[in-house]
Amino acid sequence: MNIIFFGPQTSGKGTQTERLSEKLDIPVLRSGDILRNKKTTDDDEGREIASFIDVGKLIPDEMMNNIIKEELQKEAYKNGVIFDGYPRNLFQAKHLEEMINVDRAIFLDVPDALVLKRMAARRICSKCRAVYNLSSNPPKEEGKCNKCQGDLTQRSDDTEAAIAVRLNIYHNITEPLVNYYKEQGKLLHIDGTKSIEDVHEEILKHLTADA
Ligand code: G5P
Ligand code: MG
Repeated sequence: MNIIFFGPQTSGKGTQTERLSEKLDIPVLRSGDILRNKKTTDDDEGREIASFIDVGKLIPDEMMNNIIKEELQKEAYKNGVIFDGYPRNLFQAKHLEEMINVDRAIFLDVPDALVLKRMAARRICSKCRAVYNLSSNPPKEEGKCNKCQGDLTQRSDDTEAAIAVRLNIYHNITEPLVNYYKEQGKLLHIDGTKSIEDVHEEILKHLTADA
């Protein structure tokens, strides 16, 4: 099964894809993490990626599409994949369809006011990239990852300036995917404002009904 997750920043794509992946035993392809890994390399590509991500802008489509095409060659994805963060616009959605069949597109719907609140409370493990929330999903030990004891940090693009750019891009460029997948009968519109567990259960309920 091939599943796409999309929605505004902090809508829970990272959190929910991780849970669903464990449940269904399907790997997650996380465009943001691939880019952040490349960004840490001190070469032209790494610097170019940083120049987009850190100010909240999207990576150019052609570059992104090539990265995904290469990633999808991996054996790990041959029986199915859960996408977190790709596609992010109609051009990328069409490019993806040339490579695989999308079974479901899960739209995590969260209002802008909640996005801003969640962003301020989000912490990421600097080693394994596990996601926490200081109020709704805090780590057991302050500042440390439950899984690997890595230090928890804030993302470089979780700044007020970058989030304004990111939300604007989301509404103008990514949101049209809602109608695109609705017209194809593939859209699952999920209320992303509930608790992490409730959202997970809601997604599972729909996917089980599909099967
Ligand atoms: P990313 O890395 O894809 P965004 O901006 O799309 O980044 P983000 O911020 O990673 O999305 P998320 O993954 O949707 O958000 O949210 P999350 O991290 O799981 O959860 C956020 C917080 O809310 C956490 O604190 C969590 O605990 C809490 N939470 C999560 N789920 C729930 C829930 O169900 N209930 C409750 N109550 N709380 C919850 O992209 C970064 C950059 O990479 C580039 C761009 O520059 C982009 O800005 N990029 C691309 N560029 C071009 N094309 C693409 N396809 C690109 N993909 C990435
Ligand atoms: Mg994420």
